[in-house]
Amino acid sequence: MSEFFPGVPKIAYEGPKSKNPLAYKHYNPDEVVEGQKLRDLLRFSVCYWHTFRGTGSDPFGSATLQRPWDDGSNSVENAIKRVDAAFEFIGKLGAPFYCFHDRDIAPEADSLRETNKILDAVVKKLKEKQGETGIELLWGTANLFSHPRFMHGAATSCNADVYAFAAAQVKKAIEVTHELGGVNYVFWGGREGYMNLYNTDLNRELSHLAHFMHQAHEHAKSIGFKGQFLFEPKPKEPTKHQYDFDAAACLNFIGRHGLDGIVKLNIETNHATLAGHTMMHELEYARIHNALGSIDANTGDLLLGWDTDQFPTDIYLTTQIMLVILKQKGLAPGGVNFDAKVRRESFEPIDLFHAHIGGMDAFARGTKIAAKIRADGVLDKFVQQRYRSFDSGIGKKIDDGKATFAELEKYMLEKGEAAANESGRQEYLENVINDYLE
Ligand code: XLS
Ligand code: NI
Ligand code: NI
Repeated sequence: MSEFFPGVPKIAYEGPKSKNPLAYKHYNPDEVVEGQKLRDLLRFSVCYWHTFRGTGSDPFGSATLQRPWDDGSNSVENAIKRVDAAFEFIGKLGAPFYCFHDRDIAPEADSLRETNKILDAVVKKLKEKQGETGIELLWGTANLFSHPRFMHGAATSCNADVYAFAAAQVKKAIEVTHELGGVNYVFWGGREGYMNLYNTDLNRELSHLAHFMHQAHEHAKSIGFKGQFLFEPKPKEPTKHQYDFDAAACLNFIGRHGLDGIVKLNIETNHATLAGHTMMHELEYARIHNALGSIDANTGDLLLGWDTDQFPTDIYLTTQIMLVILKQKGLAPGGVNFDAKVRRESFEPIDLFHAHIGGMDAFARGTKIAAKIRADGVLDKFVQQRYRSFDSGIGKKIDDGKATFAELEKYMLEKGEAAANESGRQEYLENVINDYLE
């Protein structure tokens, strides 16, 4: 079997003292944290696009990545062979899930009918490999951004035929996701946004996008697909104004168009950064709206202003992420998908292992640290204490929605001045968190 990654064993957990770069130091899938095995809590997923379709090309240069199993052609044989390489990789890594765009797994032909036929052939192969290995599909999606037909967008294109094409493509993508037992379906439009308002009917585009999502959901119901729909915020690239700018913008869209409870969010770290937010902010914002569905785990380079999609290795970051995720007892049916790519300088196949092992270990560590912080209740206690003026008296009345402005005025006129403020103790709390990062 070891045809594509010769010499790489199944990656095992060896503990923090191990010096073996091809072993987990912190991710022990069977370790129980807050009542769940790490395998089930984290639900790691390998993405097909960066990991099996990435070439290392950038705006200044061509492909660098060595992928000996891939002949670089658009043939169906090549796509099928890639499936074998992918499943060998995911299996050796021990990740329970993977995910894809339709066009990652199978090439596009000259007509939609032919393209769908090719897709079916590759899906058949994927289904076989899933059966053989037990690896499951976390989510599927459709690539509605690479082909030139999507130059004006897909569901928000000014060209009705392009809208129809996108609808046909998403219909099929949901069907193959269902066929493969996928548990989520992601909308990342890519080109759903605009470059210039002079040529854009903003209201019309947004209502088309909403209608598109409703229709996708209707179709899913009609074929018995029960997976979770996810909308992925991303503020920049490729359009100047992306409709899915951040969690708040997406939730406004969802709420305004009757998609509450139908569509949750898939939050990506690098996209949070580009929106000028922390990942923790985006997660918490989604969570309090009962919309935190899944995450794309990666990180950006703070010195570069684009979606560099690097593997997450920062323990502060993963701790903050897990502090939020543990509040809702995990992400299922969502998971932690590595929407991340190795640098073009890391061109050997083995680098794919180093990258994923590092990301999984960073998440396992962050999970354990966050669980300790939660077990001690340091943050919870502080926050509870900080808002205690709302637990009784006038504060409780405000919280219960029973205090009118007239009543509050009367209260304050009698009292004369507000009670003294207390310190927010940010630095103290930052120190406390540091104490947990052994
Ligand atoms: C691109 C997005 C993409 C989605 C899937 O920036 O993150 O990778 O996750 O379409
Ligand atoms: Ni993503
Ligand atoms: Ni991204």
